Amino acid sequence: MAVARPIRMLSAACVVFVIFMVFRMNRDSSYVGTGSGPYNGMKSDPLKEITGEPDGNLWRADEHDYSPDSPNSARTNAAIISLVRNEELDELIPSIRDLERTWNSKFNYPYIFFNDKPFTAEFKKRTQAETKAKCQYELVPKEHWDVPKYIDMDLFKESAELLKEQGLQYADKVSYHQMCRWNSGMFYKHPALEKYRYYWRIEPKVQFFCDVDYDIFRFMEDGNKTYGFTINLFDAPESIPKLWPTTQEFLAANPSYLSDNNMMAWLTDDQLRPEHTRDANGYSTCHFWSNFEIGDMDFFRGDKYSAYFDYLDHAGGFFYERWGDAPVHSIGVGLFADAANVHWFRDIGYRHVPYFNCPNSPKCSGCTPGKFYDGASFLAKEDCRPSYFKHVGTH
Ligand SMILES: Nc1nc2c(ncn2[C@@H]2O[C@H](COP(=O)(O)OP(=O)(O)O)[C@@H](O)[C@H]2O)c(=O)[nH]1
Ligand SMILES: [Mg+2]
Repeated sequence: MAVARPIRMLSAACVVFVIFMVFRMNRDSSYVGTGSGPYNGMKSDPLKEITGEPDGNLWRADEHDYSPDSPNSARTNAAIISLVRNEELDELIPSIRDLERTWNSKFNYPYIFFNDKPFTAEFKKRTQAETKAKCQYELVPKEHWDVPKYIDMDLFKESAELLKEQGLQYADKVSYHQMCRWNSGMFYKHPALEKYRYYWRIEPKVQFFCDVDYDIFRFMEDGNKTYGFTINLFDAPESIPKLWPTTQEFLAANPSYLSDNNMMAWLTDDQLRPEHTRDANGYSTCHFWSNFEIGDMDFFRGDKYSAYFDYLDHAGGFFYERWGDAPVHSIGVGLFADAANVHWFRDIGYRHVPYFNCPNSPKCSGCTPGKFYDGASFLAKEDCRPSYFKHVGTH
């Protein structure tokens, strides 16, 4: 039976409209975040749901002895650590104040400050004045900080110029490269940390927004957690072009190091930002932002991560490129740890400019639940959580 032409045209238009609507609905419901295209990773932002404390038996300050000087306190083997310069004192004080207000004034874990130069008397006096907990001030040993002898400084300068031309921040600042290397593979070798297992890293100019009423370190220990993070984001591929190829060489030589329950799918995702994965030669550049991290130093001191760091160190990329401690820790954790032992501290409201982790909870104030960035809208696409939730989960 012949159908009139206008009816045929109308039917075709309807079909096209229905396909368009289905596509839009899929797109809107399956993707919240960067707006860079359909990506079935994040159905809704978990930070917008009411966030409570994690499950399990939590240690609380009103049930145990957490007084600062008690020799039998309930504190476990842990410290708050910070590598910091004397000149950053004014910016560090509010970080300490926030952490004390929201958490540590209840638990009194000690602080250990590290510096490549001696801390001033003023630095010591003003930091200790912010807490009842013990503060310790440590010099980084020269052999941990100095540029290794096998690094060719002429090649460093040439490479730094090239990276600078590509607009990479801090590319020609040797101390920045030294800092990244120290944070990647040296901090846990410091004699002052030898007796400790867990650490919480803080930096100047960070903010904490939510009251946390349980012992975070006991939570790590009781749950056998290796690593905890708040912010999960993309890196600049131009800072790490050889990091993934070098990692692959290491893995090829040590295939048994790969954890059975690893995060390879997150590390190599090429859907969310394909051009990043291409430019970083196979690495998505997704990482845990290490200005906040809570970790188990036994993992970093262990054979696998130690051998990995040594391999990277000798490959020279901390200087000839600008490998950051955040991607290095994240790849190490993602490959050698059990993903079940990596924890997203969604309940810790946190900010390091320009990004946030801000949960929806009555315990929080001063940030907007679910807001990831502050500033220009292009920052939205730096959020790697959709990929993490898809490949690893929301734990
Ligand atoms: N003692 C010391 N600390 C440093 C040095 N460079 C960076 N840091 C610290 O390392 C951390 C990261 O540096 P930051 O400037 O915040 O880097 P960004 O967050 O990547 O912009 C901060 O805690 C700094 O205080 C350095 O040369 N000496
Ligand atoms: Mg910083």
